[in-house]
Amino acid sequence: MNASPKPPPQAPELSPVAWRAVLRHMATSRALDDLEESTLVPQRRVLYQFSARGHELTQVLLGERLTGPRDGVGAYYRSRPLLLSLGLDVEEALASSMMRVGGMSEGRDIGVVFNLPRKSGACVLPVCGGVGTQYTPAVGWAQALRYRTEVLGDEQCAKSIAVAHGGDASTATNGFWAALNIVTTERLPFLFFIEDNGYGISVPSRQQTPGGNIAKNLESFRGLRVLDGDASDPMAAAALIDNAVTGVRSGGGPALIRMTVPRLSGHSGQDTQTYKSAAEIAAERQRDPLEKLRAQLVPEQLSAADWDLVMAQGRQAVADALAAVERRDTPDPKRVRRYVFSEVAADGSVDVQQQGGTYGECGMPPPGTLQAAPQGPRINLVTAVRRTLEHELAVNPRVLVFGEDVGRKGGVHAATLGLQEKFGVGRVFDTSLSEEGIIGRAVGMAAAGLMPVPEIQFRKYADPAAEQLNDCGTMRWRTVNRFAAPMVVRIPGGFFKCGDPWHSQCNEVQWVHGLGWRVAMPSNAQDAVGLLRSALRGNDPTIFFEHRSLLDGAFARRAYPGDEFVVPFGKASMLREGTTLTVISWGAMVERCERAIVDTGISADHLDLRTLSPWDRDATLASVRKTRRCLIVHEDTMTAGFGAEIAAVIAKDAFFDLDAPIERLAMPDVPSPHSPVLLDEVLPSVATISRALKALAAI
Ligand SMILES: Cc1ncc(C[n+]2csc(CCOP(=O)(O)OP(=O)(O)O)c2C)c(N)n1
Repeated sequence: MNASPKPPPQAPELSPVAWRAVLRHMATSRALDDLEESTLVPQRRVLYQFSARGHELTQVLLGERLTGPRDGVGAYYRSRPLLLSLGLDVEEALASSMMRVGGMSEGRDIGVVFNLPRKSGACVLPVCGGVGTQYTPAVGWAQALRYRTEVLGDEQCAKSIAVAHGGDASTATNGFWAALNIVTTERLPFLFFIEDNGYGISVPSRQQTPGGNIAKNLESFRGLRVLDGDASDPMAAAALIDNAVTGVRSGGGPALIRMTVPRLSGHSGQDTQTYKSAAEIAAERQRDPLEKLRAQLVPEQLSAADWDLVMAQGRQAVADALAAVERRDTPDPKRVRRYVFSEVAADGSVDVQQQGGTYGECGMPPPGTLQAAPQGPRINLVTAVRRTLEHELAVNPRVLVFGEDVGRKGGVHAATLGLQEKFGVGRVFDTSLSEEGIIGRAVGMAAAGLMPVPEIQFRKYADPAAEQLNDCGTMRWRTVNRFAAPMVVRIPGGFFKCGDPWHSQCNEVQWVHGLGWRVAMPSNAQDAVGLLRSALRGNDPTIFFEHRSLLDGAFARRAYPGDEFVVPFGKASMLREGTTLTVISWGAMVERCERAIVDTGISADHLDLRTLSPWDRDATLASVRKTRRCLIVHEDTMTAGFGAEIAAVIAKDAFFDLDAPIERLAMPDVPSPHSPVLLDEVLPSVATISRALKALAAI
């Protein structure tokens, strides 16, 4: 054990009453696994089963210690005993596995990926299927605890901690290392709770970390207390777990505890464990913590009759739950499309998620105004972004801005210049170089009631965060509006004088395909202000794409439209009206299309979509029905670019209105080239757009 930071207080002994509670949850968990494994899986009434057999003791002991008013938990598919000890209702648990109404996801997700939204008491963030995904959101929760304590004066948060629960193989993931890096550099109140059952499916621990013991390997990691124990000795395990939690809660800094446990079933219902020898399986059975606990508790702390009674009560609770779940309906297929995004009723009221975002705790932010009140000289797009961030930081203490170099430097694009000086390092701060860490942390912060505004330095560098972005987008749908993580991810990208495959990628269509994300791609400073403000006051995660060539481009400059100006998502801007054809563009292509229309003198409608999710189908179809010809121009590559979606919609819904094939102009399917000579060859230019316009008008 590495005990370099201050030692925590000694663990108090558990009372017989507390042991009875521990046993009750263990009994319930074991009975649930028995039922699923022996009956529900063979009958195919549960389609995906992850047994926690062998993991119950350590998890329940942890749960008993998570008593902070705002404790936050990142969990995984084998965390059911932990959740039971935190208050997961047995009937809800079973309804989830059996895909019935209610449950955690109403049949949308596999049963064991639970969540527990909480106003008070330990909150469990929505579990994901990806191994290691729980770590950085839990880190975000820990950082939110600090933020809420120091910036919002929330006393409850000062007494609370964050915990991430994972298996031994999960310590090999990006998420684990990103989290470890952040909690130790930031010294956050965070506990890694690693249950080492010796395997990741069939791959042994020694292939996940050298020597097979992550605790040993992290002994010399700076700023981390490390504890290592075994579930075979329940009393010692209880003391060690208490020690770990108490240490973090009392300000001792982050800690990692590894508990060895036996995995007494296959990895999942389908796994027959042929990779383990019979002797190994038999030896694992000998280590069953339930039996070990009986040996230590009975008869000194609990009579044999009492033990049997609690075990029988567990089985009865599960039997009662099964009977109740069987009376529940299967989910309504008509509801499956709901809650991809925040839902607004006809009267304007929002169907607010139970946990996450600011609407629940703070109510709806001011709606703003659609009327621009231009003031002062024209400013460039990057100044427009900075000014909007500055205003929203000033009016909403839950907004916080972070990313690589956004603090002292003010961002590599200067979008956050001066904001740290003005609002302090608590609200505008640099992060370590880990996009998984930046976005995962934002997810946890959003879940904890903040409005994070992370910056990804360049579009391509969002790739390491792909998993967190994906899971963030689907969170509301997966949890049937129990959880959501609204945030605004600012991402500069696209060409700037030259190109290259790293800093100049657009690939905005990927975000549109990323379910649950709203996507803005403004072409000028005024729209940037309005769209960014809409996003910052919105209730959904948003990708805000800042095109590099527009940040200081002359075309994009506009007067600042005012501190309340908003642009709604899904409303295109009609830049000019004409009769011969319709041009549809967004981002940096808007300027080129404008110039081409002027150069050719062709009478055209020009729609700047401004947002791609949602996108303005109505305006698009209305214009095409009028002009009967359409050219779509985008910088992203051609195949399956967003233009393909627009073309498909027009082809279907305005087919009989068309006088010519729908035309698309886009980058060919090559990465962005560096040399301006090569870039000119592939980017739609004023010349190529003009040619396309003339050809289309001539049909
Ligand atoms: C990112 C990712 N890769 C692979 C998988 C498939 N998978 C599911 S569980 C698992 C093993 C995880 O083992 P460990 O973290 O030790 O937890 P345990 O199942 O032993 O409790 C694997 C490879 C996954 N779910 N996510």
